[in-house]
Amino acid sequence: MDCLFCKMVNREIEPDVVHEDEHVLAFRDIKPQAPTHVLIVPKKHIATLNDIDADDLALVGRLQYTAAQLARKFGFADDGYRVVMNCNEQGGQTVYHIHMHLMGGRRFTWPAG
Ligand code: D5M
Repeated sequence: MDCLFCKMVNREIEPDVVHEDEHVLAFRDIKPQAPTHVLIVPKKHIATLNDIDADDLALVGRLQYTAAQLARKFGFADDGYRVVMNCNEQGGQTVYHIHMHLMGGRRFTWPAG
C-alpha cells in the first residue's frame, strides 16, 4: 500500500521515533509547528477518522493516552499543550493514515486557523 505512515511503521522510511509499542508509533513531525511536535500513529492503517469502526475504539483511546504520556515525558503536561486530528481536505488532512498531532512548548490560540 502506498501510504507514507505505513512505510514508517514498516521502516521502509526511518522516522525520528519518540515512542513505540505494539499498537502505536510516535515520531517527530518533519514540519514542526511548535518547539515539540510529534505525530502519534496507529500501526493499523486507517485512512481517516471517518473510517474508525467499533473495533478501533481502544486503539483511538491509546493514541490519546500516548499523547498525555509523551506530554509528561517532554515536560509540558502541566503548562499545557495541543492535540489535533485533521480529517479530510477541509480539515487540513494531508496524509491519509490517521494521526494525532501533539504540540507543546509554546502558547496556543483559539480558535485554530
Ligand atoms: O498532517 C500530516 C503531517 O505529516 C504534517 O504535519 C507533516 C508531516 N509529515 C509529512 N511527511 C513527513 C515525514 N516524512 N516525516 C515526518 N512527518 C511528516 P496532516 O494532519 O495530515 O496535515
